[in-house]
Amino acid sequence: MKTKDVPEQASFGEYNNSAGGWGSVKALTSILLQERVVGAGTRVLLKQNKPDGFACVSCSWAKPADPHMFEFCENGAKATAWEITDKRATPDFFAAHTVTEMESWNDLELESSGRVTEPLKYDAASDRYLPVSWRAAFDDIGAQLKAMEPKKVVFYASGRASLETSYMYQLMARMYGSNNLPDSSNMCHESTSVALPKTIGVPVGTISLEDFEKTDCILFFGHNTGTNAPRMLHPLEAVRKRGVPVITFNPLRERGLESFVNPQSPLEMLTPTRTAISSQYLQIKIGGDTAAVMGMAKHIIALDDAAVAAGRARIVDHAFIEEHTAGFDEFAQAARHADWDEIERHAGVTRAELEQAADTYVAAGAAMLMYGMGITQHREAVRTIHMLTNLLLLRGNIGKPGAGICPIRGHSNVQGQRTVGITENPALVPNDKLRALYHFEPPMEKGLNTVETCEEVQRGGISAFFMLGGNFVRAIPDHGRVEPAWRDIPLTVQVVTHLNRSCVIHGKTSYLLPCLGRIEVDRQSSGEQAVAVEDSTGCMHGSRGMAKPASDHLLSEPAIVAEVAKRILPFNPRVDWDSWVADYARIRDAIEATYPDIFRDFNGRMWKPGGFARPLAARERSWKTPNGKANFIAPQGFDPDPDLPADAPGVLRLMTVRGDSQFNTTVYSLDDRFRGVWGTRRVLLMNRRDMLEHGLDAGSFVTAETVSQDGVQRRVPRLRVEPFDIPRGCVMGYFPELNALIPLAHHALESKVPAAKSIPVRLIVEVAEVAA
Ligand SMILES: Nc1nc2c(c(=O)[nH]1)N[C@H]1C(S)=C(S)[C@@H](COP(=O)(O)OP(=O)(O)OC[C@H]3O[C@@H](n4cnc5c(=O)[nH]c(N)nc54)[C@H](O)[C@@H]3O)O[C@H]1N2
Ligand SMILES: Nc1nc2c(c(=O)[nH]1)N[C@H]1C(S)=C(S)[C@@H](COP(=O)(O)OP(=O)(O)OC[C@H]3O[C@@H](n4cnc5c(=O)[nH]c(N)nc54)[C@H](O)[C@@H]3O)O[C@H]1N2
Ligand SMILES: [Mo]
Repeated sequence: MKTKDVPEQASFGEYNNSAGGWGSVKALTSILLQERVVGAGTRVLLKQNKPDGFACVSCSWAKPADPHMFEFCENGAKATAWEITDKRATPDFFAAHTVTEMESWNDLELESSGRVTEPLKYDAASDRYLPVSWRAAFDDIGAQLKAMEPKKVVFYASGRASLETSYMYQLMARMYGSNNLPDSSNMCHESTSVALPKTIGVPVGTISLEDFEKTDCILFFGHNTGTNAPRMLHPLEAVRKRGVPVITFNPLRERGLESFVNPQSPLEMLTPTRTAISSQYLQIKIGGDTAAVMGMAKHIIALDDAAVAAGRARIVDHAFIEEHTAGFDEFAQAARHADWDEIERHAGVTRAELEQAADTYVAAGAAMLMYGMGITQHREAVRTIHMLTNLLLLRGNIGKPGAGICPIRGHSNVQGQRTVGITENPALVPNDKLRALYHFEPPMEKGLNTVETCEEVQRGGISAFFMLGGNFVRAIPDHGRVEPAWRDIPLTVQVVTHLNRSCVIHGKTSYLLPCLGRIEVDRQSSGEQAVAVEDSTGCMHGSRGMAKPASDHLLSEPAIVAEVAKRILPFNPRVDWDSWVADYARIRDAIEATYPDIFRDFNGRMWKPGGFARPLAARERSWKTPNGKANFIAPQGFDPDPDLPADAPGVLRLMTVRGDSQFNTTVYSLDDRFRGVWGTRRVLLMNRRDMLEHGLDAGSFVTAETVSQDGVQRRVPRLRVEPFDIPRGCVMGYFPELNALIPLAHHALESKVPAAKSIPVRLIVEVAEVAA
C-alpha cells in the first residue's frame, strides 16, 4: 500500500468545530484501527500519564497528580498507537525493497512499514539492509569507533530517550573523549536555554501546574496547543471558566486557541458548550513579536510615567524592580523612544489592539507567559525571548504564585536530557563531579551542536554519526546540500523504532539497531524496569512500560548504550555498565550522585503523583545571573531578520509548522483537520490579497525558492496554493516537507536554532494549471 502525497487530489474547507469534542474521539478510533490495535490500544491508553503508568511518548506537557480517567489527548493516543502498532518491518520486508527504492517514499510511507524487529546492516552489493546478530553489530561498531578520532564522532539524541539512557549516553561520549552531543533541542528550545540564563538565571520555565489555579492572566505566544500539547487545554479551560483572560499572539487563528470542547466531559459532549480559549487574539505578522511586546511595554511605561507625574500608585512593580532587577532605566528609555508606526508595521496589528492587551495585563495581579516554536525558531529568537521576560519583569511576574514563564517544550524528555548532561557545552556539565565519581578527565572543548554538525559533515570532517532516536537527516535544514555529504560519512548507527529517512540516507557503513519503546515492558535480569522523564514544568515522573514488545529481538536503549560503551571504553571499575542495565535504579543512584540537588532521593520520589519538582532559583527570586539580578535587556530594533528587511519586494516570509496528524517527522496521515487541509501536505497557505498580487488562483501550483545571498539555489516544486486567514506577506507550509528551503546558515543568531519560522521565499508560478 503506497499512499502518494498528490496535491491534485487534496481538498480544502473550513473546519468549523472546536478542538477536542467528538471529532477527536472519532479520529482516535480510526488511528487504533489503522494500527490494528483497538483492544490492546484501549487497555494501554488507560495507563497513559497515570502516576503508576507510563509517560506519554508524545509531548512533554505536565502530568497532573489527580489525572482524568483518560489522561491523554487524541495526538498522544496516536503516538501510542504508532508505537504499539501491529505492523512490522521484518527482514523479509527489507529483502523485498532496495534502499534506493525506499528513497522515493515519503515519510508516511517509510514509517507505515511498522516497527523494525531485528538489527540490520546495509549491504552495498545488494543495496539492501540485511539482518545481523547483535554481537556482530556491536563488535564491528565498537572496533570502528575505537579506531576513530573521538572529536570526529557525533552522538545525537532526540528528546525521547529516558533520563537513565540519556545519562549513560552522555557519560559514554565524554569518557570516549567527545562533547559532540547535539540534541533535538538544538532545533527547538535552545533559544530558550541561551536567553533565559541571561535574564532570570535558569535555562527552563518557572511555572508549575498550580500556577494555573492562581493566575489572573495568560499571555500565549507562538504555540499550536490544540495540536501540539492538547492536554494543556484542560488547565486553560479551567482558567477561562474562572474568567481569567488569555491573550494570544499568533499569525494563524489556531483552532485549539479559539475554542475547545472537552471530549472527557460528558456534559459538554452531549450539549457541546465550547469554551472560548482566547479572550483577545492578536493575529500578528510572522516575526512581529518583539515589536508587539515593545508596543505593550511602551504603553505600560507611558501609564507609569503618568502615574508618577500625578503622584498615583505605580503601574510597574517598582519595589520588585528596585530590589531584584538591573537595566530597567535603559529599557524604559528604549520603550519611550520606540516609534508606534514602526511597531505597527512590524507587528502587523494596531496600536489600539496592543494597548488593550497591555491594559488587560496591568490589571492582572499575577500573569503567566507561555511560548513555543513560533518564538524560538527565528533569526532573532533570543532577542524576542528577552523581550518576553522584560514584559514579565515590569510587573514582577517571576517568582510569585500564578506568575512565571513557560517555554512549552517539545519531546517528552527533551528538557530532562539537558538536565542530565546531553549538551555540547562543557560549561553546563558538572565536570568535577564526573571526575570525582568516575576518575576520568572529561573533554573540555566545546562540542558540535546540530548546525555545526551539518557544517562539519559538509566539510567531510565527521567519521561517525550515532543517533539515539529521532530522524536527524529529515529534521535538519538544507536537505539538498547536507544529504549528498551525509552519504560520505564512514559510519552511521541508528537506534530506531521505525524506518525513517535517516535509515535510507545513510553513511558508507550503516547499522539500524531496533530498540524497545517506552510503552513496552522492559525486562532485565533483576526484573521489570521503569524509567523517568522530566516534563515542561521541571517535574520528574516514573514511567513503566506495559505493552508486549514488538519483537523478541529488541534491546532496551540502556542495554544498547552499555554494549557500545563496553566496547569503546577502557575497563573502569567505577562504571559497571552491566549492573546498571541489570537494575535501572542503580543508574538513578548515579544520576543522584552527580546532581544531588535536583535528584535527591530519586528512586524514593519518582512515583510521586504529579512528579517531583526540581529546585529552580528563579522561582524563589534568587537570580543565578552574572550580576545576581534579573536583567531587562532592551532590543536593538524589531526586524525579524537582520539580513533581510521584512518588506523586501516580492519576498514572502514562510513558516514551516506541524499539522494535526504528525509527530515531527512521523506523519500519521496527510490531513490537517483543524486548518481544513485534507489529503496533502504539499501546500502553501497564503493571504488572498497576496495571491491576487502574485497572479495566483486557489489551486495554482508554484515552486517555492529561497531568497538568500549565498548563491545556492534551494527550491521545492509542485506546491499547491490555497487562500487562508494569514497576515499579508506571510505564508504557511509544512515541516519537514519544506526543510530543503532553509539555508543551514539561516539560524537564530546566538542559539543556532534553524529559523524554520521565517524563511524568505519567492514563488515561481508553474504552468498555468490549476487543480480542480
Ligand atoms: N501532536 C504533536 N505534538 C507535538 C509535536 C508534533 O509534531 N505533533 N511536536 C513536539 C515538539 S518536538 C515540539 S517542539 C512542539 C511544537 O509545538 P509548536 O510550538 O506549537 O510548533 P509548531 O507546530 O511548529 O507551531 C508553531 C506555532 O507558532 C505560530 N507561529 C509561527 N511563527 C510565529 C511568529 O513569528 N510569532 C508567533 N507569535 N507565532 C508564530 C504558528 O502559527 C503555530 O501556531 O510540539 C511537541 N508536541
Ligand atoms: N522546518 C522545520 N524543521 C524542524 C522543526 C520545525 O518546526 N520546522 N522543528 C524542529 C524540532 S522542534 C524538533 S524537536 C526536531 C525533531 O527532530 P527529531 O527528534 O530528530 O525527529 P523525530 O521526527 O521526532 O524522530 C522520529 C523518529 O524517532 C524514532 N523513535 C521514536 N520513538 C523512539 C524511541 O523510543 N527510541 C528511539 N531510539 N527512537 C525512537 C523513530 O524511528 C522515528 O522515526 O525537528 C526540527 N526541525
Ligand atoms: Mo521540538
